[in-house]
Amino acid sequence: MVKVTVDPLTRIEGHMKVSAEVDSSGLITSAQSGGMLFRGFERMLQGKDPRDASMHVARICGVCPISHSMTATNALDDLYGVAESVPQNALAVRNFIQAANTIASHATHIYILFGPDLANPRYRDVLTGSTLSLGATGQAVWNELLGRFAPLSYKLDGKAIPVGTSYLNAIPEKKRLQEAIALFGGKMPHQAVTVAGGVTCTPGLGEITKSAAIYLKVMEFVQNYTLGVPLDTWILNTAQAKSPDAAVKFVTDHLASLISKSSGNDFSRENGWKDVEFFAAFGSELVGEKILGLPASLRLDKLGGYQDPSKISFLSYGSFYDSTKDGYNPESPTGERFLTSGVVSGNLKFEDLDTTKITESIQCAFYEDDTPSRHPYDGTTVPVSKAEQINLEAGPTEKYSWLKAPRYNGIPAEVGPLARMIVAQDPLVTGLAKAFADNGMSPANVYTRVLARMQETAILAHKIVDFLNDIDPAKKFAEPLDLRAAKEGRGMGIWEAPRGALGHWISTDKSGKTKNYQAIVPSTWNLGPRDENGIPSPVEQALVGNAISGVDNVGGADYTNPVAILHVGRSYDPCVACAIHTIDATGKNAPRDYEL
Ligand code: NFE
Repeated sequence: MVKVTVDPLTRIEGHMKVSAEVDSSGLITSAQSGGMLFRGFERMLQGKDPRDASMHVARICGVCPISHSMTATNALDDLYGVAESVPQNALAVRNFIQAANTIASHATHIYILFGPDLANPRYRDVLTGSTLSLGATGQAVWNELLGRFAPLSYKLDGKAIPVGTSYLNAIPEKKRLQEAIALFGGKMPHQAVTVAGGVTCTPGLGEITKSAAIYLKVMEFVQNYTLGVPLDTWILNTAQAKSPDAAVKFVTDHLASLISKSSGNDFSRENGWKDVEFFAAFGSELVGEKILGLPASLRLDKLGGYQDPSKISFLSYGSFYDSTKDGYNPESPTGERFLTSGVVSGNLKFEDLDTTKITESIQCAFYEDDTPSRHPYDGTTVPVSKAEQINLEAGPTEKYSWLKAPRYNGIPAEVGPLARMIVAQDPLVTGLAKAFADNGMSPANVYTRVLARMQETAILAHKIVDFLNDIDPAKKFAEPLDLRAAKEGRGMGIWEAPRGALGHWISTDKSGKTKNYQAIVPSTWNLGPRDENGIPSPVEQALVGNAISGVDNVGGADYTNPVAILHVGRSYDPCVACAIHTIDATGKNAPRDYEL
């Protein structure tokens, strides 16, 4: 057995450690995911005016600050009992800034964080080496991978590689989207307009027109780089297809027609192979292997799957209010939001969301409590009291992470774009997931996670125009609050951040100050440690069974370049800054024998 540790896992947000035990055939047999960052938010809010929460929590993370302030705002809407009367206009503004942030965040992941994984020298060795005899096709695929995804600092054999065109050109689009958010939010990151009862901005035609102009520029990028068919056509035939089979057929037919005019090896953008098409073709059984003729060892759908469907589910709290009318239900019942809430089992069975089934376990996390697991309304965040209890090398039955372990009905849940698309039954993604499941494979894997993120980006790029249209400067944007409603009260905010289900739970004391605040964030769901029943988190399960150096360890396992850990870890788009909230243990609230 060899132990391979990646610490820190780079091109993610925050400080994450992944260790894997690898057997003599180069397969991962067990994995541990640890959040190694210690910071404080939840207890920071105790004793404060609840209305401060939405401003404070935005600072949890600079990547998804909209989602944190939005989720806190949802919790405050619930706490003050005003969710049902939030004006339609405010819901549309909230939807718009969230959609823009999610598109920008997904673009960051696809192009800046995950994309460069495909320029790993491992692919060069396999595609252009002699072992698999890929010849000109292998060389052409490798050239495209580098030409699109090589990051600025990429060096190969001491030689600087030109920056990938997709990588480089995605950056200004991110900036543009941030500008659109700032038009409504005052600034970005950490917009300052979502408050209980509505929003504080009153955008006029000027802001709406400027946002529309920014949108058109972003769409130029989409058509030039990412998608080979008009966005409307793509959505009509995938997200709005009559059935999952029809959506998958549209994509495979489209790729087959590209292949037939590629005379073997022309995978260029000019020939119609935009990034979505290129990624969809590369590394999948459905396309890469069956149509393009690439070897099975290159398949990304073989990496990052779950082996036991009874130990995993897919969870979404539902996102984007119906902004054509006033008010929303803070419980997010099935079908109310544009991307619906729900829970889908590892065997792809849907059930309605029931938030009373959510718990967080501290069994393997550096916290103490008299019970290992609690619902977030009763959650505690008390770091262990002795420095020696923080053993960063601890094994899987001990405490080994600053992340807690969220569970739904006792089962770990994957959250994020793939879970959202499966729960919302997007025809293309559910069609692919079902095809994998029907072939005895996991519906979730590196391939479906990244493709779902691309598909959700297309869906939101299409939908965001409706949110903009729903804003009517002539109507009101907020409802007044009755502050008395917050005494000895409680509120729940459930929402979807780019990386998945985000929940905030607040309760107040009899003076109306915040008594308890708990945030369970997407990366905690995906990347937490084991729970009191020893069940590993989604990423810990998804690493098991993979060839450590990816591509089936062709040419032998390479422990110095553990592609499987990099690909699988990054496929969740981790953000450890979001995932850990505890306190600066100065001794004020709970004496500790260590200082931070
Ligand atoms: Ni820091 Fe976040 C998102 C949230 S991740 S990026 O998306 O909430 O866990």
